[in-house]
Amino acid sequence: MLIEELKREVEKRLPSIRAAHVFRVAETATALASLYSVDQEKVEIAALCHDIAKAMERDKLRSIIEDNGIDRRYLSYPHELWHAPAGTVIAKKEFGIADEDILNAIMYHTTGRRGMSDLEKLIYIADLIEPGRDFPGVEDLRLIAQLSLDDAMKASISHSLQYLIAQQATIYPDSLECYNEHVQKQE
Ligand code: DGI
Ligand code: FE
Ligand code: FE
Repeated sequence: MLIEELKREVEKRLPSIRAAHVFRVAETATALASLYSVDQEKVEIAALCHDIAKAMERDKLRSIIEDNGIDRRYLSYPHELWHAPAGTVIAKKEFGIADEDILNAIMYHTTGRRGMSDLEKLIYIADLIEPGRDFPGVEDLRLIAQLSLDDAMKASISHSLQYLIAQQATIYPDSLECYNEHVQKQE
């Protein structure tokens, strides 16, 4: 599916505020892609698809996960996580996207994981720092993102976990493994 067609799918499937977020993530991610020599087209496709399932009903997301061989652990964790793996299924089955790196970038954009590719990190970071985000510390994350993809991923996953822990939210194990990997790397 062409980029222009994907943009129309985003507009069709998401409310305008969410679609605007997706387009800002695509702009942020493609800018970072040139900095870190990641394939521009893959980055743009992954960014446009990352929240494609965000507006689906909870029951629909649950059945997509159940019916497509997705890790069932997601279903014991908060439903806010489900749109990421469900988006992977839509990208693959409805948009015909077969590139594993793009599919993984969609799958892990919410939780992160151990062993992320540069494309996966880039989408995770762009989702957090796109210009519409406004939270204490976002300016620091934007600066770090200009300097090092690994430092930015470390700072981003740390920020996300601190935010979740402050709310006493349950933490998906992949997020903890991602965090541990990034703090171990720099010891
Ligand atoms: O879809 P977005 O709003 O652009 O951003 P996202 O996909 O990164 O996050 C969606 C929601 O999921 C957000 O409210 C934070 C939450 N979240 C991310 N990781 C975890 C999580 N919630 C829980 N409980 N546990 C996690 O590990
Ligand atoms: Fe998301
Ligand atoms: Fe997003």
